[in-house]
Amino acid sequence: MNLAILCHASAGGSGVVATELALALAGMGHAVHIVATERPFRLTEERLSQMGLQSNLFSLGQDPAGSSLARIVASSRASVARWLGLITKPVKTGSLHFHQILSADYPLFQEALTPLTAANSIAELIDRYQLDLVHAHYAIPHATSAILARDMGHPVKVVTTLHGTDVTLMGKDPAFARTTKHAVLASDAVTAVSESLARDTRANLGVDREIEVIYNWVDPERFQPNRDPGYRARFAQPDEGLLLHVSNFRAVKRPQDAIRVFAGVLEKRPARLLMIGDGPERQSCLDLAHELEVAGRVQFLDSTPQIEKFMSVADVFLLPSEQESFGLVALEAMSSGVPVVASRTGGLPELVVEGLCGFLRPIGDIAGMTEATLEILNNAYRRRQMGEAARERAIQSFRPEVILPKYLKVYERTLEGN
Ligand code: GMT
Repeated sequence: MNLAILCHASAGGSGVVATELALALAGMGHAVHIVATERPFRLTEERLSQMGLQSNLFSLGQDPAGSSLARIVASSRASVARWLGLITKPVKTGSLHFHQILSADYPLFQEALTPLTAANSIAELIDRYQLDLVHAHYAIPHATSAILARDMGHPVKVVTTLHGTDVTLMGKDPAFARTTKHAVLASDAVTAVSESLARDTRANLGVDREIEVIYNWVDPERFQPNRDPGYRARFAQPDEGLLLHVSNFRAVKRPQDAIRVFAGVLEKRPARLLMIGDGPERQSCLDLAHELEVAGRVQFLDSTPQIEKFMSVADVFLLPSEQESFGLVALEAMSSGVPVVASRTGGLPELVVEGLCGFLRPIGDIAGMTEATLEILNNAYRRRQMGEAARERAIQSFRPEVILPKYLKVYERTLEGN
């Protein structure tokens, strides 16, 4: 297959899913074109080499095809070794390209008009590489751009993956609702990352169409339990519980609740909290940590593509979100053998089995989440048991070999026109 994957570049689950999918597909022998406004944050040299891909970097502006809008930044040859288990037919060597969407810069317009330049870039890629399929991650603006490119007369199929707030928050906002609905209805195939999101999409947008549920996945070789015991000592003493929260610090994540839970835990036992990520609520979390007089025990770190190092040393992962269509970070924690304490919302109950690999409490139930966290921290045997069950669940139900073939089937069916 020749396909383009259109995604957000910023730190967030949808970009991670899109990037990992692109890497895997290239590894299986397909020609994959990632299209985004920046190089996606987890498309690092380290990740390329972990996946057996050698990157062959062109610098910006050196696009040999002389395109006006999409420029090749990286092109890589794939080694198929890792993904042979998933391949049924003989394959040729795959390739991975990254194309940057540029924004229009005309004095007349105050807006960047990126969805339009994205559509133009995709149309150009369809012509240049004879793409079979465009996989848009997020209904708006990406599916809208892909549909526009397709409707320019280029014979290409559009598969859209809904990730969450594109439907549950932004998408149902009256400012976007009709555009989101059109993106969902006009795509050739639609997938959602949980049953909960598929239901919300039908209810919020009033659409009645097939939406295939394909959960997020995790690489259990990358996200492993504590591989480096000395590393934990950088953040906590052996007798201190180490709590972790990772997000993009949007209000929908309720990161302040992680601080409140931590303050409750500290009343009962020694502990430390790592808050990793950047976003609009970060300063308010810092302020709250000072207000609750726990700031000395909370460490704020910038978002990092190598999150597995931190996951592997935590004792409990906190995800107190208002909405969470799936919770990829929670899955990464589970694969790392870390129990999850989270809100009972969205797709989280489809991932975290209550009492087995963590605890789910109502949104905003600080006392309940504090108690659940203490129950894990205060019982080393229970913590180990829950961590093992969490990892087992991640491996059994969410490893690449289970999830990726589902995307391949959607592609096959869509290309066959069914
Ligand atoms: O959670 C975020 O704010 C990031 C967001 C994104 O769009 O990148 O994540 C969404 O997609 C992930 C991958 O499918 C899901 O695992 C997250 O649960 C989902 N976030 C929300 O629904 C809030």
